[in-house]
Amino acid sequence: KESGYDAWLHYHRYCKAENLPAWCRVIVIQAADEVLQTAAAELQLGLTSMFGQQPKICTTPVSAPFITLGTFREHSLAAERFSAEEQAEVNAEGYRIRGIEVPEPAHSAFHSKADPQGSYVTVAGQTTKGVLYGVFHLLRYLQGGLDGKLKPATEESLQAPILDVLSNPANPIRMINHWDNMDGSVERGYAGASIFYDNNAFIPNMDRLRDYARLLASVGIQALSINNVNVHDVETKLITAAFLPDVAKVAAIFRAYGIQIYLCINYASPIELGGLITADPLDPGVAEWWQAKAREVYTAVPDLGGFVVKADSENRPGPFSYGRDHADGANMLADALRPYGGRVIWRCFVYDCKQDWRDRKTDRARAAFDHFQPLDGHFRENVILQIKNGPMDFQVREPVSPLFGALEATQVLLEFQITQEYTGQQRHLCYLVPQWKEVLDFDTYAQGKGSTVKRIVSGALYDKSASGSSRRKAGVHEGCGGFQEAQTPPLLKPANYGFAAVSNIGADANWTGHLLAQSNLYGYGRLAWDPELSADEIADEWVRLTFSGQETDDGRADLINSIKQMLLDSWNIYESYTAPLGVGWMVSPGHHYGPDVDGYEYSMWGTYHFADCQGIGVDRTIATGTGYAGQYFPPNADHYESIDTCPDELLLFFHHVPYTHTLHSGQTVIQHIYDTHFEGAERAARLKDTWISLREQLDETMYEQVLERLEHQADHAKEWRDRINTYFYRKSGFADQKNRPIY
Ligand code: GCW
Repeated sequence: KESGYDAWLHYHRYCKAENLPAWCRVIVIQAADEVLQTAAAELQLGLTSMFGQQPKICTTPVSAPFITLGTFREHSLAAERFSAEEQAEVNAEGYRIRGIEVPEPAHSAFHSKADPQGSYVTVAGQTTKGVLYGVFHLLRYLQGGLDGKLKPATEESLQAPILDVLSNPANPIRMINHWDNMDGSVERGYAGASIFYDNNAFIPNMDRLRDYARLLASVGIQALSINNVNVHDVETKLITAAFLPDVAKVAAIFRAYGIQIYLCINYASPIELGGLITADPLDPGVAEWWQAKAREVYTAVPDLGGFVVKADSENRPGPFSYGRDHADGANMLADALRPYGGRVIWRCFVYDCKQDWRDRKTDRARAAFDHFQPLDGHFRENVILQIKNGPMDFQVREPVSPLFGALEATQVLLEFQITQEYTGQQRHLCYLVPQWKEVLDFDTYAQGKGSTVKRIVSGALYDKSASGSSRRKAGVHEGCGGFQEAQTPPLLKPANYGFAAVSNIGADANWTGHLLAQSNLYGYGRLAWDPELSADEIADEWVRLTFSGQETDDGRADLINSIKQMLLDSWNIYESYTAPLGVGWMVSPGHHYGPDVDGYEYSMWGTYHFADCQGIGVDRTIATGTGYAGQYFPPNADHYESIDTCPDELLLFFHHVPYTHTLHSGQTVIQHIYDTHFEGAERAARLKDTWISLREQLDETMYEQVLERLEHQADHAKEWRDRINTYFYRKSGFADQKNRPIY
């Protein structure tokens, strides 16, 4: 296997076989379903590779010490380890881990007299999926001493584990979206070809899909859409007999890891596949066509998650063609999928992509809210609206979409973009977790203070997971308890809320092209599980797991801290040499890589900065602009509306200001542009220097891979600096106060 392929699951050997903790020698499981077998096999693999000795897997209790896996309901060893209250605290996909010393007289049944220092560890959940996530938690702990609540694993602590962990996912849906096409290309993919398809067919050897499933399950991902939301001709046929047998094979691979797959569908399928003359959602023939189609699809893949739909967006077909709205469109599909428990995930990325740049009234930022807020409460129970984090499109910096909080009676998924379309395309380093944290922690004030995005997208704010009628029971959803409603049984079907994100992986040997971009996939999964984790904690985990070596010595601490700091600084660095003060879109049209300040200025995509000789920015105020600021709840609306309170980093998103405008930082806009671009390019060069300083401690292939990207980044950052600075110097005529070279 090539360097980086095992990613954070490489389980470095760090303990001699004779020091193998006693409880790691035997794995006891209940009669296992597929997912539990996976859990046991993963544990066995991890332990073997860390300790150099393969533990046995048994289905009956042996003499202690051992480690046991199972559900409370089916596994007596799991049940007896936790009280009824402790069991009830675990939600459908959560887990408890407990390690104890066995006092000799009390547990003689499981205790061998020959082994007096007996101890055993239990990983238990309501479901075997929960157990699987618990196993990955335990492996993280053993590998790197992680997860905050646990003390670092040392050989001593391993001999007498006193572990006690409860973990529940905050979000019921934790999804990844693939923008893979069946010709093998990946829309906005920067890590090689598709791992699913080639040459308009599924890839014959699906081994790599299983390795991908492992990576995803290890960070708690449990939903995966496997084709591009732009559904072209061949992909339209994924829901036909031509491809359903392959879809079923893929589903089986992911099912073993607790992951449900979804398909993106073409809204015009009744026309394209069915020969109908319309796809009008209110036409009974169309509804019947979809009902029959759902029956066919679910016969092939009984546990398909459902359909993901991009409709009336960027030239895709949709209900607008028939004068219908998006509730009509989504509900018709939802009715077809309901008998099978399927969901319709309907994207809100709907805007006019044929705008006239001369039209200063139309504001793309308003579009999602304007289309969907009026439809709140009109959607079926198995419809979920998927909303991008910002109102435009995954720019380096955007405000949070005002649609979060504006939908009270509609289930939502938050959509992030892990693939770095606008953030350096995996050639520049950009650890996105800090950006995502800002989104999640943003207070919408939808229900007063504390109405953060993370509470909206987990379903906690509106308490929608409650089975009863009352939607706002206070205090039920604190912390990571997320979707478990106190009075309902834990196995109740969880609510339809959570996270989705566009994948950043491809067929490159290390999955993500830039090795350090693996941290974004890892970080996304960890945040979807627990949005309370900090960007720092997640970086720390990822670096330890990925770069863990033989011993913990001083050099290693330096390695960990240095790489972690590179990650934590990287978004800010990227922003500083690319996109000043909330301006977006200064990129080359089409592929979106590299600077082109006016690339989108006279286009039809609704993406303008309006720079002239006096100033720059988009007036989105209520008073004199497009009114977008008014889509937020107060006090956010007022903060953005006023130039005095609008935060610097979003100033040009909300206001058109002269270059001489003074920021809160005390600097003028033009000087800020010059300063950040000069400093940003220098900081990019220092990322490379830091990496070079770590050379001795790094695997050579990994070192070279990353160095090549960091060298490119340092050069390309200069190109950004000089293009942007020169553009604004020529536009504005203002010289740099520090007289640095501008061309
Ligand atoms: O950002 C844009 C991308 C498109 C993408 C679209 C979307 C899949 O440039 O490539 O299409 O967003 O999210 O639908």
